Amino acid sequence: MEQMSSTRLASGHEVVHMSEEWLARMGQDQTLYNNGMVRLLPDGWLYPTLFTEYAERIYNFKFRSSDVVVMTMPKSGTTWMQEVVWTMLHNPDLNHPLAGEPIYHRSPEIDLDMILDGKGLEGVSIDHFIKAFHEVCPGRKIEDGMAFQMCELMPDPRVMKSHLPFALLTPHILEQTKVIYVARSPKDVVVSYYYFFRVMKLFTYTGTFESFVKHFMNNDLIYTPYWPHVKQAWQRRDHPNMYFVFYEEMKSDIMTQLRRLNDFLGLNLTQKQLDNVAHQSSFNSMKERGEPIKDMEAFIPDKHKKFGGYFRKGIVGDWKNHFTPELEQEMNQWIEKHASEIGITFK
Ligand code: PPS
Repeated sequence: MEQMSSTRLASGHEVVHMSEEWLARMGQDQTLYNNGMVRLLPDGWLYPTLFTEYAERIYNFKFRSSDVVVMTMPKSGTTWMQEVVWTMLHNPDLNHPLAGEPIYHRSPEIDLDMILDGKGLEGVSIDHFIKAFHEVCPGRKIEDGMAFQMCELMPDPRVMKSHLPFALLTPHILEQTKVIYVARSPKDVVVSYYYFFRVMKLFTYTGTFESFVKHFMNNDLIYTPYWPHVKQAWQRRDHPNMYFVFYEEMKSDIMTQLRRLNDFLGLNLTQKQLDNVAHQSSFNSMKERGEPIKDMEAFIPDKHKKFGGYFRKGIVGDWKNHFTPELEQEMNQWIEKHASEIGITFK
């Protein structure tokens, strides 16, 4: 049973603390958080309890018209889009001195602080992250939230990442700023998420792929549920400050997307500059430059070597190598039900 608590967030969501029974069950095949986890009703978002300490500040965060927020469900192409947008805004001639810095230094994640409560991170050095924080936020305190304060103090134009859905950010976000939403087929998302859960010390997932898919469909993994997240973006796709794109569209023709983004961001980049962006953000080039986090202790070394980290395969359709026919059928039914309710068709 989940235990109700009286807390209500600024977004209107009710905070439900996950029960000891749930934590014990889920903790059998993954590492959880020191202060447990919460579910936010009515949507059902699942986060470490630490999220509740940041929720109000995040909800009231003041975006600027020059900002760009890259919003996604995890493993949907976030890092790729962050690199695309940061390069378009800051490095189209490939001469920016910070281009080699990890992505969290150039494009911070507004909700990242909540995961620092992970039991799997105990003893893991995050020195590079702390150094980046002090560079961007001199004089600020770590305990006030490193990623959040980096978002506040980044120089304009800011490129920020969010795995939070629209419902947990200010309802005025699209009046204040531009949002780019990347959606990816849930079957490829779950495969990518599974490997990420296996290679990161934060999660240290030891269960089977099948149980992982079930956890995903039951909304029992951090950042789920998948469907309301996509739905809230899909409903806003025609807003002039909203750019909705599928990972699969980026894969099939990146230059078309770069040209559209050039217009959306009002940049007037030349074809040569767009070619630079395409090169800098290509899978091979990003993988060659290394993981987008510099704190390599965050990975389990032998698993990282075997499966890769943030840059694993970068292809469409890897799910075909992972699903049994029965599991595929089950997930297809789940997808058909929800996708038809939302009116979305994956590419
Ligand atoms: S995270 O942790 O949620 O921010 O992860 P995210 O960046 O959203 O997703 C990681 C997956 O995106 C793939 N990726 C890319 N694909 C194509 N081109 C480029 N440049 C690129 N960069 C990252 C990455 O390989 C992960 O997908 P999988 O399927 O696991 O390979």
